[in-house]
Amino acid sequence: MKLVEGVYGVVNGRHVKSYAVETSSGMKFTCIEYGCIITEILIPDSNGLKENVVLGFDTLAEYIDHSPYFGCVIGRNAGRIGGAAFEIDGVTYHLANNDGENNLHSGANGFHNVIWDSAVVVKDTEVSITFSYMSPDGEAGFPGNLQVEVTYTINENNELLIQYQAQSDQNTIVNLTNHSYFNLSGNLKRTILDHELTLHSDGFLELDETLIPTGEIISVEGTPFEFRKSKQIGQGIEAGHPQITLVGGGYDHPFLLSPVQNQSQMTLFDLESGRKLEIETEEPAVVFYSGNMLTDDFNIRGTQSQKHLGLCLETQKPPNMIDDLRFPSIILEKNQQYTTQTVYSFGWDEGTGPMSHQ
Ligand code: G6D
Repeated sequence: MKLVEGVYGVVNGRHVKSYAVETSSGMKFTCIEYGCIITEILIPDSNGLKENVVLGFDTLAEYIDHSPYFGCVIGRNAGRIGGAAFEIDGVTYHLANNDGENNLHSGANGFHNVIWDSAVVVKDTEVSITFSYMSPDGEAGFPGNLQVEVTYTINENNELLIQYQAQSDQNTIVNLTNHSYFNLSGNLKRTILDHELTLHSDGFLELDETLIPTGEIISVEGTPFEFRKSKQIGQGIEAGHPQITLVGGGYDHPFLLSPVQNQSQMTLFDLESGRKLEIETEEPAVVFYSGNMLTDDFNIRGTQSQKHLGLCLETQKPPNMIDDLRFPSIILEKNQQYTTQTVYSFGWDEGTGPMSHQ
């Protein structure tokens, strides 16, 4: 394992540290203290060519000016909260309505826009970077002083483990995730429409016209939301469905994850490059977002942004669920420990790429 620490940039006079970790088999992972953003993940293709598989920038200014949450930790709350308000113990709390009448991803004062403290531990076969932040009572409108820690561990199996821990001195809302946009083609050569996705979920949450779950669980059976067997993402979108049209021509839905034996809950595969990403999570749901709202008015390391240039698999509790007993609540009780982990395992087919067929 190799670690290089650096200074990525300066915000309000404060240096923002960067960490670059390399494994001996070819993965390179870079993250920064601003928003715990994962800025780059280099993965070999089947010919050994290392290319970037996440959407990210090389400067803080671009993240601040353009980023639709590229690579960052989302908190205190991932997703939308209807009416930008919620009630706990009879008290109503008001959040920023930064997405129509709703709150999205906790608003401008969410965790994606803060500079975290960091510490690193280097071992022979893994490197762990722990980001910590003390969110004061009332920040972004949420109650309670909340101590949060997010740890990225990269190991010699080319895995990224993300562990989240939090504790509050008052009942509050906590539903954390990472908002990386993946594109396994390598350096954004192609969109994600020909990526093959396997997602073990029997049902997804129907959204209303403001993208807030209606409470209805729709079976994936016989619909474009069926990913229990591997399917190209573009195939599903082309098939069409009112819920696909509703979110701008793609997916942006919470899928309820099903228990699986001896296989990953989610697998993303790009045949042309031979790259593969498997995801395992302790969370009960994942928001699969296929980059429907990516605009074309900025470029990403020289590539013009466009719809479907990346996809997100945001593991979390079902959004906006506070007192619906069918789902785990996003409420974190006073002095209760919030803890969860999601593991991303990167791989590539050795020597089966286009060149090797010649
Ligand atoms: C859109 O609805 C989507 C969100 O799910 C996503 O996180 C955001 O774009 C970046 O608002």
